[in-house]
Amino acid sequence: MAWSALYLVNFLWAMAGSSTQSRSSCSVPSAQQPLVNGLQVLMENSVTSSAFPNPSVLIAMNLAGAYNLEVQKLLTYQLMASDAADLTIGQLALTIMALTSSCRDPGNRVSILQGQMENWVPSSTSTQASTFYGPSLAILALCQKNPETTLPIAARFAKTLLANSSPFNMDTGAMATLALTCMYNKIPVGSEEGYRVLFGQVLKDIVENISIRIQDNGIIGSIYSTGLAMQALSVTPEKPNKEWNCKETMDTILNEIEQGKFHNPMSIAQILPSLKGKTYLDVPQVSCSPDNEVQPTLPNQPTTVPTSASNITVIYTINNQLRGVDLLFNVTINVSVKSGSVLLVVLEEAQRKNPMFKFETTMTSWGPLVSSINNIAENVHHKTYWQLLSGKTPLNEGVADYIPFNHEHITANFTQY
Ligand code: B12
Ligand SMILES: *[C@@H]1O[C@H](CO)[C@@H](O)[C@H](O)[C@H]1NC(C)=O
Ligand SMILES: *[C@@H]1O[C@H](CO)[C@@H](O)[C@H](O)[C@H]1NC(C)=O
Ligand SMILES: *[C@@H]1O[C@H](CO)[C@@H](O)[C@H](O)[C@H]1NC(C)=O
Ligand SMILES: *[C@@H]1O[C@H](CO)[C@@H](O)[C@H](O)[C@H]1NC(C)=O
Ligand SMILES: *[C@@H]1O[C@H](CO)[C@@H](O)[C@H](O)[C@H]1NC(C)=O
Repeated sequence: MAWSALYLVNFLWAMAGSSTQSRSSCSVPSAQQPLVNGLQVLMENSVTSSAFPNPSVLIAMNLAGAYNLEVQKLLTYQLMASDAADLTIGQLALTIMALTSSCRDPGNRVSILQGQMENWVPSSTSTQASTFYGPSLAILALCQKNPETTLPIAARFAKTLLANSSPFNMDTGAMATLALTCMYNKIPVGSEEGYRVLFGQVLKDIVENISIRIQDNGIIGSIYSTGLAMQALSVTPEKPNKEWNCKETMDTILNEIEQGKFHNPMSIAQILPSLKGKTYLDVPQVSCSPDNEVQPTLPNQPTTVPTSASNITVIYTINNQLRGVDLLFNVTINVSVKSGSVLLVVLEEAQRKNPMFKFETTMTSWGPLVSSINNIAENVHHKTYWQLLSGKTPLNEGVADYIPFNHEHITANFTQY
């Protein structure tokens, strides 16, 4: 009897896993629907034929139901044409899921990714958790395409996560939850009980780590990790000890959207599925019938406040205490920029005033990343990067999005992850 009960429970989980559980208590109120439509339009319109294709945008628009079919087609073709050899593990995984969400065959990309994950060597147990973000995407993509052959790879990945001792990272925890939930739901009947125990144990640990980081206002981690965390909490078979109030999270996020916090297309791509009650686990179920292009109801354009032409002063420090004994520096400059300028303008103004503040950026899915300052460049092998801080607090946006205030002290500190 106990046996059949266990079987029934497992069976029900398998069913629940095949689609996102209904969360009717946590959907966008109809009054705020135009706000969400506006966000989706903003994301879709960010796509241009010159920019490198962003698979996360295609996944989000397909999960939400695309408005702009031209953009959908363009992104799909660009991704079909991309060469797997130029992509990282995570980018390849996103490309596979994006093509799947457009009902295209990702071709040999799946076997290439599988080969890479079979050879994947997890570094030491103290490796920063965020380095598991790309591999989590890989397990998720492989699970959706080929769950049985992915089992041993996912088991190795899960054991590595369990053994890791570095501080918890919300985005990575959320992505690992999606990946291992997919695997958990697809363990073949009659296979070793060990897989279920292992995946269940890791999921329980991660979900507990997520739940203790739910703030009183519903934000999970930071506002930019909340979208992925919502996806994770809505699919996981392991429920957290502390109950999650999804409606509270939704209300706060909608409020942040109204404040204009989600204008970066990538930030929209990561929040939109949750606003539509979807998760990355729904990617294989997207229906691609060529339905009519529905025109969304958009919000009334908020009257943009004319920005005053006055200037502000930003105190800007560049600090390298890490690399090259004879190259260490810690210098500060005051720069004057137009009020409302993004941080990038401050860096450009500093560079113009003093050549020591010379910097370079690299284009990424999130926009320009500051890759080098005063000839000191980030390096993946050394795990070094330029961290941006306001006072002692790390910024939660990059240079093209963050708007400094008057007399703010911004530091770019060369450090390790
Ligand atoms: C890993 C990671 C990093 C690593 C990347 C290097 C590495 N090899 O691991 C490091 C530690 C360098 C990093 C740095 C920063 N990060 Co970061 N990062 C992530 C994380 C957890 C995963 C990214 C990833 O692997 N994606 C998967 C691959 C397949 O996609 P990809 O496009 O190829 O990934 C690249 C970009 O994401 C880029 N990148 C990573 N972070 C950032 C941040 C910005 C602003 C930009 C432009 C690019 C960028 O590096 C990735 C590897 O090359 C994401 C979480 C998320 N939800 O996306 C946060 C995330 C993207 N980072 C974020 C932030 C805020 C930063 C910093 C600004 C933090 C700071 N105070 O300094 C800095 C960038 C500063 C600068 N020099 O310009 C935010 C961005 C939010 C926003 N609205 O802009 C995120 C979403 C985390 C969060 N939830 O708040 N990050
Ligand atoms: C959960 O958080 C604790 C403390 O930060 C950490 O030791 C543990 O490894 C985390 N577990 C997972 C699976 O991330
Ligand atoms: C760098 O300079 C700042 C401001 O001048 C100072 O507060 C800080 O202690 C310095 N840090 C190091 C490591 O020298
Ligand atoms: C820079 O600004 C700060 C505060 O706004 C001020 O104390 C400092 O003297 C200024 N430094 C220079 C070099 O102008
Ligand atoms: C105001 O800021 C702009 C850059 O945004 C700069 O070019 C200009 O010199 C500043 N004006 C003054 C008076 O500092
Ligand atoms: C700047 O980076 C150095 C080297 O990693 C580190 O020791 C220091 O604590 C960092 N400073 C801040 C303010 O984070």
